[in-house]
Amino acid sequence: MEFKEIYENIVDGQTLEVESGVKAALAKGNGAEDILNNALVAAMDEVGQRYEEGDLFVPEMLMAARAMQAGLQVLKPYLARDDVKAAGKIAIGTIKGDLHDIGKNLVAMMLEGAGFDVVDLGVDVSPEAFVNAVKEGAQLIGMSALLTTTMNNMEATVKALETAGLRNKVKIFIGGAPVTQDYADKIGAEGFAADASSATRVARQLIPA
Ligand code: B1M
Repeated sequence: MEFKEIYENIVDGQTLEVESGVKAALAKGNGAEDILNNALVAAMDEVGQRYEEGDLFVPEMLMAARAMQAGLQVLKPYLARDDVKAAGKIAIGTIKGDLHDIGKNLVAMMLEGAGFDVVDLGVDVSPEAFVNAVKEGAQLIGMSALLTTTMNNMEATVKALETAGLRNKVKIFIGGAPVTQDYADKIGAEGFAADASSATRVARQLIPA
């Protein structure tokens, strides 16, 4: 497999090797999205599977995540290359109780690349912090969740916006491995995206240029 070395170095948590491997793959003319999907994301899938099987544990998962983030940073300028400015401010964050940020960072990166003004609220973002982002001008809110146990906080955020009288001032889209279109419909979010590239498409639909 073309990206075998990068893939294995992510699984092994070898940050420096991942950085140099991604640089070398780009220098050889491989596309950034190809490297992203077939080396970085694929490796994290294996990490998740091995964690589930009890073959590796949280510290290894964390090291793999750091290695993947390092590769993502090298890819960032190649993914965020679209210089068409879209009129729109998006606040994005990982929901309260959830510390997973790789997918959220990827989505934020792609949205920036599509020309949106992206405010990254980080991880473990409370409903109140999303409410404040709307007060500060966000037209669209993006919530990410990786844990089934914390998904409810998406609904809590929708309710907090309603209570603050701001629900009609903002659109909401959600995503993350356990999140579905059905769940988005259930909590009244206007959009759902299964991955980072469809997130950009959904954002464009919700904030037309
Ligand atoms: Co966590 N973890 N983790 N973890 N972790 C999962 C999610 C898990 C599925 C692993 C497993 O059991 N197989 C499992 C959740 C089970 C569940 O809820 N059903 C799990 C668990 C249990 C936990 C802990 C509870 C473990 C523990 O401590 N006992 C703990 C929870 C901590 C917390 O959040 N409070 C925990 C901790 C961690 C680490 C800190 C070690 C690390 C995170 C490091 C980091 O993010 N900085 C970690 C990791 C790395 C994972 C896995 C292995 C990989 C996640 C990832 O980054 N994937 C994950 C297993 C897996 O997913 N295979 C797992 C790559 C990323 C590109 O994909 O995030 O899905 P993803 O994002 C995609 C889409 O989902 C979508 O686009 C992205 C790109 O295509 N997307 C959006 C995401 N957000 C979006 C938002 C949008 C639109 C699309 O719009 C706004």
